[in-house]
Amino acid sequence: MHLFGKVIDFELSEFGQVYSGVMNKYVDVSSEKSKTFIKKFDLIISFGDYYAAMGMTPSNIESMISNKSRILAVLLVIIVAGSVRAEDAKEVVIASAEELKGIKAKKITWKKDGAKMVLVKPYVPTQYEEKATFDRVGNPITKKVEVLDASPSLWMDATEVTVGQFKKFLKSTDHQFDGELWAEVYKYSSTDWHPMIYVNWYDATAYAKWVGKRLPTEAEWEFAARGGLVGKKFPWGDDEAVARDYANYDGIRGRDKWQSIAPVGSLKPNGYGLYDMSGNVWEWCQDWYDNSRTERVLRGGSWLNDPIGLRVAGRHYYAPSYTVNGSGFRCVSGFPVAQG
Ligand SMILES: [Ca+2]
Repeated sequence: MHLFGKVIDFELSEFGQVYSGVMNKYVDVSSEKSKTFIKKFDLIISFGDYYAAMGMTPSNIESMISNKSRILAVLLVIIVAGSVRAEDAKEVVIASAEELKGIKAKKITWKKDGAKMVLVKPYVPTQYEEKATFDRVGNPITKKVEVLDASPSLWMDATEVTVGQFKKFLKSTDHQFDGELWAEVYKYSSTDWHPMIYVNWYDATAYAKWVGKRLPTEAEWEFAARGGLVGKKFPWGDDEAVARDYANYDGIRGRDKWQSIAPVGSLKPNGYGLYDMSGNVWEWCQDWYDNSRTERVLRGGSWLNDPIGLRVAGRHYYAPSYTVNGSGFRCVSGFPVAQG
């Protein structure tokens, strides 16, 4: 828990001895209890600079303390410039794919829709190998040979796109969405934190475009769903017995307490920090289902499926204009921006 920049109420008695005089002497920094307390709240305070940080004078503090029967102090904790820990705690907000270039963070917040996104695949620069060979007159030389193409990074929404996010999209654009559908949406996704449903492929694609991201390709979706595991059936591995720790699907048991749709991110994430890659709602991908080019792919299974439908390799399809209570989507981004 990071409380930089926030106002914290605490009892000075937590610190044991209360001293008279200036504020930095009220706190017995040498006591074990105070150290624990400070650590607990991740406070980075130089006690010498306490005053300045608080913007208080000794008389302020004296009157504040004497005015209360229980000794209570309000600390204004400020961000300590250049502090490594403060840097770690800072939320990285990204406004466009271009801003993903060279960033160190593995989790970001996408500015436009507030979506939390996680790094699924880092940027891989073109890789070369040194190869011993000869020049035209027979002298040995070392040549650089390209062995691996550069590949863009892949960032994915940690959760399915929510009702709240989709409403924001509709309010900000003139995208057409059948108002009659809302009665159906609210039947299953009753809050702003539930996944948006009854969205067709065009709705999902339009949202992605508006927000400055795109739908994942089927291959990207599956790579992400595997969460770094190799050759496993589900995003968490092969064990069907723990399926309800990670997936909201047909019925109720264990951690799955939702007869229909759960608010996004209610269960455990996979190895990349992605929630509901199996279950809750099917997720539209970019691709056509097959060469007939009449249906688009959906992945991951929904609240209506049994475990067979939850497999990471499982494929499903609908006509792109089809909407249903079990289908939603999430978006991806990356740098450099994928072409096509
Ligand atoms: Ca899902």
